[in-house]
Amino acid sequence: MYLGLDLSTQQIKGLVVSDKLEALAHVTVEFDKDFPQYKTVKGVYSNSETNEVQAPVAMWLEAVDLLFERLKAKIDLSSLKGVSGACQQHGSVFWKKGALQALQSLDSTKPLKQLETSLSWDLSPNWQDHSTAKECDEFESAVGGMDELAKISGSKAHHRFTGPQILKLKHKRPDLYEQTEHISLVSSFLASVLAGDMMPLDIGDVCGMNLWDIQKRQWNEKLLSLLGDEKEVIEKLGPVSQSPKDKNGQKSVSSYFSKKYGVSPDCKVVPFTGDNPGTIMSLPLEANDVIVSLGTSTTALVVTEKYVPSPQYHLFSHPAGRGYMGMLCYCNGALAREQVRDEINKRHGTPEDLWGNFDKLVAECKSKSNAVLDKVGFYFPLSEIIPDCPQVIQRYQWSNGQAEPVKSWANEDEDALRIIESQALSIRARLGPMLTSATRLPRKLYFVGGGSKNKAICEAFAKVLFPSEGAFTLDLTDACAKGAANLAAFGASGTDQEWEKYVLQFWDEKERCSSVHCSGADEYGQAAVDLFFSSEKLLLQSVNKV
Ligand code: XUL
Repeated sequence: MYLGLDLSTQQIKGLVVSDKLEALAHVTVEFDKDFPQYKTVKGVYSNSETNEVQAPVAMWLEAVDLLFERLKAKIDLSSLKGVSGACQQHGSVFWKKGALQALQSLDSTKPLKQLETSLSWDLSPNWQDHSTAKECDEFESAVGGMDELAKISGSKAHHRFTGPQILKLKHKRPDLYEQTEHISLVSSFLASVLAGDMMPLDIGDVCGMNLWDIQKRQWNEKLLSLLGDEKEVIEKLGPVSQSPKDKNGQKSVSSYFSKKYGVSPDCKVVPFTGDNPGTIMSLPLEANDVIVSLGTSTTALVVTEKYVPSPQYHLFSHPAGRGYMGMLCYCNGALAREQVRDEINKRHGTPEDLWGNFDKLVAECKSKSNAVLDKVGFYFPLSEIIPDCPQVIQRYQWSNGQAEPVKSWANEDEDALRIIESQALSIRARLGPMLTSATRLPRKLYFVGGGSKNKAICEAFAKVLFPSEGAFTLDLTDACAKGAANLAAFGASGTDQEWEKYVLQFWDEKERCSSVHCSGADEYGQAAVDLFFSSEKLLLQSVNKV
């Protein structure tokens, strides 16, 4: 058996799978509910004055014990061969001098909270933190700007990224930084607790720090030196495991877990990764495969062999495969679509199924619209990240190569189709350069999240993204824990197969996925992408962003 752990913002989950990667047992610990004494709200402390968002590390330690108690009550852990994890990205844990010794001599008669005294800071900055504007400027200046930083580290500087967060601690609490012997990511922190030893960072999650040169697969000196003496900083961060199969990166589970919870002493701890890399590892994705999450925000994850960095999105090394993972995060997703839906319902009357009118109109407008796109709308009720743009709703009507901004379309109902086209074209335009297929189109496309329950929306998205081997919907509720369990099995089983093949042999697409209709011709070719980019340029000019 193998165990996958997912330490996310509001809970920690554990999923035990068989050696055929079938789920056997699943447990969850919810921070607010199971540990009310910490008084967290949705797992964190938020300070609206300082924009800081942090989580108490001791709560996580208590949660790990409770999770194992619950697991032990459900399943015999003596045949566990490997454990790995997929944890919230960017967060860090600061260990005091002597922490290694404390990890190595964990006392199984006491709770894990015994490690609390080994922390130099009792809190961990959370990915929702927005307090490092000054430090982000320092990061970008150090290498010559945001484009350059994105080229090196896969992302421009972001408030939540670990490098700027560490620099902030150094600025704000030099005393704590001075006391710090070791800095873990949330992923390597949890792995270290399991191993009773300092575990390395993994090659995927290390890319969420703004410190790692992704292509050179090593730390960037200029960025490291922002944090102090380069050699000392490297020591604080410890090694980076380049592959989950690398035996030097794996350690045996701590006797704490064998004695207390009956975990096999031979169980291997395989370096843990981040939750987004974990998601792509929950199914057998190959290069050019894409997951689109249609939630409150829209996220697109792509497995790619090509390193095409941009300040608009993120690139990470694939934790187990050869290439990279691209991640596009949009602010405007479901909320923007719901606004259009509500306007339509105001005109036509609200049906019992709120999406009834919208869905019908998407299909009707599509069947009437020209193969060549002549209308591009931008629907940003919230300020947007891709592209960097304040709140705006803008429509462009194109004719003879000229765009005219219009207040509404001649047929106002066309907003239903235009918002989907625009959201999907933005993804297609950005993914294109990362895809290595001859057509620059995705291979397989998977829809997940709330919006994936809407057939008309998925079909309209699929029409724009036009995958060559099908579009599907699937339930990815426990994707991170599943990805982590797959990673544990891949790393600890000693398989000589490559990642994709290893996971594919245990995957039943028919059982897990439903097909989304997507056939005919590719109607949104390069001309549509060009028109989209020209419209976006006009939009950014109109809001003074270029
Ligand atoms: C990714 C990010 C979030 C967290 C959520 O960059 O900040 O997705 O990983 O846990």
